[in-house]
Amino acid sequence: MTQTLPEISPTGAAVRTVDAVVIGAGFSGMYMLHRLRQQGLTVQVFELADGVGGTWHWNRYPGARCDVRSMEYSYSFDPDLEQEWQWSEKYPTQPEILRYANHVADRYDLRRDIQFETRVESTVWDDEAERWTVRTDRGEVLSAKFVVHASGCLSIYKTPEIPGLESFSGPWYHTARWPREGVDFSGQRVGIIGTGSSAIQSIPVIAAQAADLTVFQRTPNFAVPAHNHEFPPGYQEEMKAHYPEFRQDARTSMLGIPHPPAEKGALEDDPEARRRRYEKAWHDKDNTLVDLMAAYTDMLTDKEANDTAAEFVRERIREIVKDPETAEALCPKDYPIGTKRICVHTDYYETYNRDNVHLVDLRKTPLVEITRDGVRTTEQEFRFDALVLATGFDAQTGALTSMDIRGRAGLQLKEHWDEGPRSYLGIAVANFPNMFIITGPQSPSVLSNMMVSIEQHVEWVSDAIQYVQEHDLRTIEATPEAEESWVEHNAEVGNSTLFPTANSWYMGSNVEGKPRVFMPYIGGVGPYRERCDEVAAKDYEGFVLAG
Ligand code: N01
Repeated sequence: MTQTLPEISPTGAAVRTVDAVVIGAGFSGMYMLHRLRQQGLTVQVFELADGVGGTWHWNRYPGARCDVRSMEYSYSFDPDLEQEWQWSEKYPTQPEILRYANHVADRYDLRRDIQFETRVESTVWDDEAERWTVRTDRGEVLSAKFVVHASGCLSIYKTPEIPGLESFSGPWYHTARWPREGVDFSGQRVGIIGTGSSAIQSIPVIAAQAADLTVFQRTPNFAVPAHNHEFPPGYQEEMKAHYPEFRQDARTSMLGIPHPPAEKGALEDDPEARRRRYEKAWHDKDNTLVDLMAAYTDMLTDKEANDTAAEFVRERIREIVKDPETAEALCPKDYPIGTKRICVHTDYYETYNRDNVHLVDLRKTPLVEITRDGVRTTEQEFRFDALVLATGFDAQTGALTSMDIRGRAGLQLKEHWDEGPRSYLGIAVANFPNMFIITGPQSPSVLSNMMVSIEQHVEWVSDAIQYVQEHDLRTIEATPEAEESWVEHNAEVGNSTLFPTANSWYMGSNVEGKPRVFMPYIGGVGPYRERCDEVAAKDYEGFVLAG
């Protein structure tokens, strides 16, 4: 379709016309760019960072690794790429993943269409022109037929909701914005706030370097041992010989990680048999973070079944941590295991046996403020040379609601999502035509191997765009009815599990004022893919296509 556009925007900036704007150059944005270019579209990617990699560009904290095995946490779209890239160990480090992201960017010559160090400030639908107007913080204005949000599920980091951070006289570091050159904590007294995945990975590494480390814990987490190791000779070659079948199993699995389906409920096994299963999930050097929860069919639906695994992990914590009071404080007791993201650790619990590591249980003595010299709880002031904030993210919706996104008649996405995200398939939103979200809320996203979900979304979205182009259509847009029924389906599936009983970032409970809604889709990666494929096969059922 051709259209007449003013060459100068109302602000005086020259308007550039492209077929598609993609926001974000992490694994989603990079693959989106590659696909759309292959389809002959002109594409502009904007990225806030000065390099590709998204989450792996920013999260450079000590000990940062993926909790999905390297050979699964990689693209499968090009057999040559997956055969030529060599991973070195079970769980890849952040530098290794970032090297891989850069390799992909070079291999497919992606950088020429990525503009770095640029924040997209707004994307506004022009009802008359039927195009998106995209504005950046550099004053650029683009007119695009399609906008794809590939801005990540965990990209807007949060600091603790207590006063005083600006008054701290030493340096502070957020795990999600770690300095590129690293930080040397040698000889320092360090305080860390938070005990989620980022903290659980960084605490053992910081503890080994700092003179003294104090961990401020509000909620303990369940963590399973990583058993990370370098690949034995021949392992990688063997995996690569079977990559196509392995990848296919991942695509049709529940979590994007192949796993034999559980056959019975936890309470159907006798205690000894159950223990053997849990022991295997705990000790097996090739274990994954899903093994424990995937041992039985009802782990995430039946509290009593769930309790058996939760107690198994608490027993391990009590076994490892020598000081009984510390061990007890580290034992999660007030939410079912798996309803907050399970962490994967290397020496996390063991670290509390070091003389230079101290745990402060904020349930007993809450944080009051950050002071010039350190941190004050209701009990005492702790003095530090440096502070680490591992306090998480405004997950899933944060990157989208913090941008000015306006659809038909100026409707703001933030307003539309006032009571929680609303989407069709987690991909599209009613009244926001020609706009797609990669791994958005209400898709499996954070409950899956992200690479599997990213590839599925990117391929589905680029196919939808191709359909629009080939049929000479102007717009594709989710209907309000399709959106409503997907929102209801999400809630129904979510509410049939134990997930809503936990205060987790899945529920938005970690951000003050955020609606408490279970955001990811828990119906499973395989079934979700089938539903998406069915929608496409029925000429995009639930969408209005206007020609
Ligand atoms: O963040 P989190 P994260 N006072 O939200 C605490 C992925 N990831 O960066 O639970 C005191 O989990 C907060 O306490 P509480 C993975 O999906 C993956 O660690 O709210 N404490 C919590 O302990 C993960 O789930 C990998 O009570 C405060 C912590 O800060 C997700 O990213 C590695 C506080 C935040 O934990 C997020 O992980 C890292 C306050 N005011 C991350 N505010 C791997 O692949 C917050 N907290 C391995």
